[in-house]
Amino acid sequence: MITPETTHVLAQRLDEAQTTRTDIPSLADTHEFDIDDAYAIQAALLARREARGERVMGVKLGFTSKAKMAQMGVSDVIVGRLTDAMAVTDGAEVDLSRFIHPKVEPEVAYRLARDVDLADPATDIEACVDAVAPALEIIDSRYRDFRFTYEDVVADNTSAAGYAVGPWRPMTGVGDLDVRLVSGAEEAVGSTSAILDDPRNALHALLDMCRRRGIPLRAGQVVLAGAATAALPLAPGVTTAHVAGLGSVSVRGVRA
Ligand code: OOG
Ligand code: MG
Repeated sequence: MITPETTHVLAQRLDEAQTTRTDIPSLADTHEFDIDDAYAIQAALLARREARGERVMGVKLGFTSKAKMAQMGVSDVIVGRLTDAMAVTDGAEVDLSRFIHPKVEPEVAYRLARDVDLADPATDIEACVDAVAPALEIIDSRYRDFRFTYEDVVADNTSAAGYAVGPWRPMTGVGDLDVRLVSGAEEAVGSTSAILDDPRNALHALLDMCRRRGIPLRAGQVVLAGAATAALPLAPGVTTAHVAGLGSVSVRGVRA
């Protein structure tokens, strides 16, 4: 356990890394902290963003796919927060100089139609979702070379840095759809089944995590279910994720 003071010091370190676009070494190099501490640091980081006027728009899951777990060398689902400062409109420009070393992932997004009652053991989270869409997530670890421990990445709000959501369609099963991500000259292909065998399982994992971590889930919020392929570097120019049967979503990387 770290003290509340250390929690704030470490949150400030991560926050400054993001606002100044300067990577930092793993917090685990200098501090011993556990997963509860890591979520406390994430909460303190979010409080700093909210104090600057940012609003929470939703939540994201990480490490819901074996490809991601293998790429990052970790092995349990993690949850982070999305804010309005991270939102990118489908098809719009995104300034690459906002980031340290951005990567991009093809994902599935769900939309919550009502508040999720975390206290009720009978809560049916799938029944709280009214729409699904293809999505892109931009991750930008504040740690040098994306080298972090499981606790580090949770503290760093699970590398969350940006997201774009394609056209919403009414909630439907998306258990095994082909996924293609194109960013610059690189391409990654996979299936939505890479997301815990079926992205709907990500909703159940999310409910469990939010109960354990006291993270509220509110009507109107977006849920990113996690990457369907390994991440690619976010290249200048158009980056697109295609999800068969769901549609596509793109962003245009520029250097302002
Ligand atoms: C952590 C974020 C992982 C996902 O979809 O699995 C994630 C990272 O890889 O830096 O967002
Ligand atoms: Mg992701």
